[in-house]
Amino acid sequence: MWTSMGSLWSYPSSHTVLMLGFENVGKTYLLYRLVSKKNKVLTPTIGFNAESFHKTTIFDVAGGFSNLWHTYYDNATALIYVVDGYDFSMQNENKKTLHKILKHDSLHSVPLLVCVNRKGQKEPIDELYFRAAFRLDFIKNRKWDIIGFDSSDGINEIRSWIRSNVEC
Ligand SMILES: Nc1nc2c(ncn2[C@@H]2O[C@H](COP(=O)(O)OP(=O)(O)OP(=O)(O)O)[C@@H](O)[C@H]2O)c(=O)[nH]1
Ligand SMILES: [Mg+2]
Repeated sequence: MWTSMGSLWSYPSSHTVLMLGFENVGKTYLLYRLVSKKNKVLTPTIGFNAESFHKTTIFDVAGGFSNLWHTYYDNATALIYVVDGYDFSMQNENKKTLHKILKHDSLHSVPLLVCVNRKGQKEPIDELYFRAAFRLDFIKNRKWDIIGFDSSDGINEIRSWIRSNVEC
């Protein structure tokens, strides 16, 4: 069920991380790892999932409803954009979608973290490839970073990023 914006923003935390990305890229998988709820059964998200992390609330919004993502932009303190590190079929669409999101006034200057899901592959991500593919070096009006993750690798790094970029 969709939750109305009124109740969305009545979550107790004053810090809000918005987690976006296409369907099946592993947003909910990442969310539950960040808050150590590893054994939850995952089904495609309808609406959003919200979890508290330290002083922050992380909202993971359904990839299948990207036309409604903009309704979550107000009050976001930071943006996490999740991509599948091994599905290159949507690369161009993904880049365009990310830059369209970043143009939105409500997200002006909020820090961006691109999280690349290794989906069980052992090799580290090719950071330079993703920087170029997402044209991250052209982003000048905000702090941005990129972190690859898997079931355990990268999770602590993402937690630290949230603590230092959101709860400051
Ligand atoms: N082994 C492994 N499986 C993963 C990983 N990330 C995602 N998955 C699996 O991929 C599927 C999709 O992950 P979700 O987290 O539900 O994807 P999502 O981005 O939330 O998708 P929507 O809710 O539709 O937007 C699930 O079955 C996960 O278990 C990963 O890093 N490793
Ligand atoms: Mg999901």
